Amino acid sequence: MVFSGITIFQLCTGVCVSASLLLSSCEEKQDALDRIQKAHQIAIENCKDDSDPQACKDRAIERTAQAIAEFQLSWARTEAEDHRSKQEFKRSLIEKIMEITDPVIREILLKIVQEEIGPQEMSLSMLGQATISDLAATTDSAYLLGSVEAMESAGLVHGDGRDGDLIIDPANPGTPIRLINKVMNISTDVQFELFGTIETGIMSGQVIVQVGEGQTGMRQIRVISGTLTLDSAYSGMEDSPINMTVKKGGRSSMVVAADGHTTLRLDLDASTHPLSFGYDQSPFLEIPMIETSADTFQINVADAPFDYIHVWDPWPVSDFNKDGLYNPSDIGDFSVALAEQDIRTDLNMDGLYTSEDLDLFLGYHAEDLARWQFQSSRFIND
Ligand SMILES: [Ca+2]
Ligand SMILES: [Ca+2]
Repeated sequence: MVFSGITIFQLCTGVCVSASLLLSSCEEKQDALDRIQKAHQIAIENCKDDSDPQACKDRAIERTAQAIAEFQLSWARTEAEDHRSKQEFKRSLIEKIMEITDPVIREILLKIVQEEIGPQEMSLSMLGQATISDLAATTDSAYLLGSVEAMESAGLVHGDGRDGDLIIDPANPGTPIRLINKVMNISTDVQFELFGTIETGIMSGQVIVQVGEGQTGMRQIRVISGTLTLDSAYSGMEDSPINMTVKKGGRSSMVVAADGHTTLRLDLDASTHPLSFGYDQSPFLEIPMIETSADTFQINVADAPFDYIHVWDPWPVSDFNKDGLYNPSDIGDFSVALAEQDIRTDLNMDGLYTSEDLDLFLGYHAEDLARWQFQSSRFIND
């Protein structure tokens, strides 16, 4: 099945909202359409492992086209009304989306519209603590007699158990430092404003880390594995908590400065939620903390812009070779895949593999490259 004329790529022209509102709403509409496209890219990515990738792709295109059509219709109906504020417009838009009969499309669009609130309109507070302590003694035979993988996920072993256990201290290269597995318990109240309503939740979990034996003060801590749960009553998630797992071999890290200022970066997999189709499955959280005493960290972010707790929402297709880097290799690999008619490369969903798809890719890639460079070079915990 081939769809043509999907309007997701059309830029807004003219005024997008009822005349009583002058607006950036045009951009917001485009942002929502971009989110639908991101969800589509994830769906197509998952299709490459399907037994019938082409049929899977066709189904994804059909669902995306339906989501776009329903969104455009809901937007147009809302536009036809008179609204005094952007908040009122959004509430009305959500009411229209709630009337959509297909539950999957409805939930996707609800999530997309709610996430579409940008950093400028959303502030966030966090108040909590992270404490590093020794791992509890494990007597559970499921782990002790389990596979290396099971033991690893319980934080009992790591790597190959040899070279990875030691690092060299630059200040004292003759004496290697032994790395010890420990557990970091994180618990923080989270509060954010959405549609003028204060939403609250608790983000908590355990992260397995490796620390240098006897080290305090300025140091780096390896982040090995772990799980965080955002237990939020946020209505768009149907009261279902979001579970986030630290990616093995991802970009997670923890750096403690001499003054105790600490950056915890977590490269997470959040794909297990039933509505994960509708949101970023790979959030990258940066949580600022301060070490107040050895291995005890305070998380105290008061009314900061949402971007402070940074969730990067890249185009799934941009890092085409999935190595966590955004560089010319992705463009080269995308070009090769496009020539081979790889289903992931038909970005405008017209069933053809042409320079139009390459142009779209170059745009997505450039956007994420800029964001990636910004993120890599920034971060001060103050
Ligand atoms: Ca890459
Ligand atoms: Ca195409």
